[in-house]
Amino acid sequence: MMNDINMSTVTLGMGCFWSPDALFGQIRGIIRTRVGYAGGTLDQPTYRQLGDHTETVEMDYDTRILSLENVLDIFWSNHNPVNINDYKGRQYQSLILYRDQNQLDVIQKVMKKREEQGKGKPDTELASFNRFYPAEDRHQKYYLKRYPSAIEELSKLFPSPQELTNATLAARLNGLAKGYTNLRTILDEIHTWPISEDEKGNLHQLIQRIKW
Ligand code: MHO
Repeated sequence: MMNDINMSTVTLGMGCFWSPDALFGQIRGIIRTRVGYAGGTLDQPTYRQLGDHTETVEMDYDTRILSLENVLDIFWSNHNPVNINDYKGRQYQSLILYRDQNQLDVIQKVMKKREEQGKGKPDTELASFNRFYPAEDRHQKYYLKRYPSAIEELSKLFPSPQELTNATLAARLNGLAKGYTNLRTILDEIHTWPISEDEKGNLHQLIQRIKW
């Protein structure tokens, strides 16, 4: 969809990963999302055996449309970044796994800005990104999977579970399934995508065939 120069990746922990997957997934500029386990040391974690990992949402975004500042404001405005009595260990830890010093600088700058705005000092843990373990397929685009008709239609275009998880359209529709956006917004955005008119028409038809 684009070259890497205009793409950046960030990994965030903000509670159960189902909702942030839907929240970020419907935002213009987010290219794709995936949920998984990260931040810990246990090898090959699973939902039942998380070990010291945290539920995270990882996203690739288009830096011409969204900045890390934008992403972080959405992050802190949409969860309660406090540690409550070590509830469920590190599973729901407020966490940012940064990729490089530049990301860390931006994170600290946004934290300071929000504190000065009276929004408080979050208990968000900052750590250097190590490894992301994708969660089981049933957790990817969780809310969208409540709609078999949507999955059936999308599977025609994105046959493998991995293609479905990585599809921008699936991310947007997952946000719709959760009630974070509406169909009009998604249809309008598709017109701005760098695909042919035929492909746009196909996506429109696919969306119209879904029974919600
Ligand atoms: N709804 C679940 C959390 C699932 S999330 C993937 C619960 O309330 O236990 O952690």
